[in-house]
Amino acid sequence: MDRIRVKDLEIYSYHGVNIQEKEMGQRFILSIDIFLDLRRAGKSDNLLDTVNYAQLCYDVENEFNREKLDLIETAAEKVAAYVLKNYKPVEKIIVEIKKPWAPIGKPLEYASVKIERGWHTAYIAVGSNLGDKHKNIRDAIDIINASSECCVTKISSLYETKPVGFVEQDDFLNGAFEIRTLMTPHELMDKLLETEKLLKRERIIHWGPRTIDLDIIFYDDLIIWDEKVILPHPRMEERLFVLKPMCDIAPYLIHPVLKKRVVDLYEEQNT
Ligand code: PH2
Ligand code: MG
Ligand code: MG
Repeated sequence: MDRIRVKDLEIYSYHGVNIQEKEMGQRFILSIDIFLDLRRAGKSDNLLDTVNYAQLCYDVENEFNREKLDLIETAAEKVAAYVLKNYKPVEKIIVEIKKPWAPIGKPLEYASVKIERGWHTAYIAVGSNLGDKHKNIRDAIDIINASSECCVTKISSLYETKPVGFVEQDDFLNGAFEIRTLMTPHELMDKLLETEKLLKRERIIHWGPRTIDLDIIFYDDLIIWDEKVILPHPRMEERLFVLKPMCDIAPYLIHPVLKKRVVDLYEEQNT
């Protein structure tokens, strides 16, 4: 992908674990790569179609100097998040921070960190069969959208569905939505669990009644499994109450394990 690079921007600042570093300060050398489509600007010759790298340097310096931190890891994380949140067209960023005067009692060229961060696309299935179902789903979407690291970009229609599994319970209302997020899959999972808690979900009967259930269906085209997160969601392809709303917002998305489009998985279940 296209990128703009600012190499070796020098900033005098006050980050460091040692008290002297916070008092005296030292030189930091920042390199920033932002990934964005430069084609439009390349055709139009208009600064408004791209990111002004002069502005970027001033903004990065401001953000970098906003507070005194212990770690260059934290400084890099904050610069990356700042740029991704405030510069709309930027999809991904690489931030490198060098400390050429790192006071470690030995000569060195520099100590540094380098991180890569970006926006990801995730799909979340939502279901409710207790209380005011429409309101529960709306509240869940609002809570997630209110996070500075998540932005809800598409919402499906909501569907009344018969309970699958444990059937002695009220009908469900089901839907799905798309988000852009800076969170990792594990952070996103924590956010969903926290949101379920806020909406007073209590885990009593497995697959039983719930005010709100939030499941990650896809996260980019990631395939992972561990104790906490399995992606894509392992039962999504059997569940019409997931496939139907997913068809509203991402019919041609390809399941990275089954290598089939969402709409084809839906057809298979619906016949
Ligand atoms: N969720 C379940 C089990 N069964 N049935 C419907 N119709 N909708 C659901 O969201 C649902 C279910 C476990 O998460
Ligand atoms: Mg579920
Ligand atoms: Mg769940």
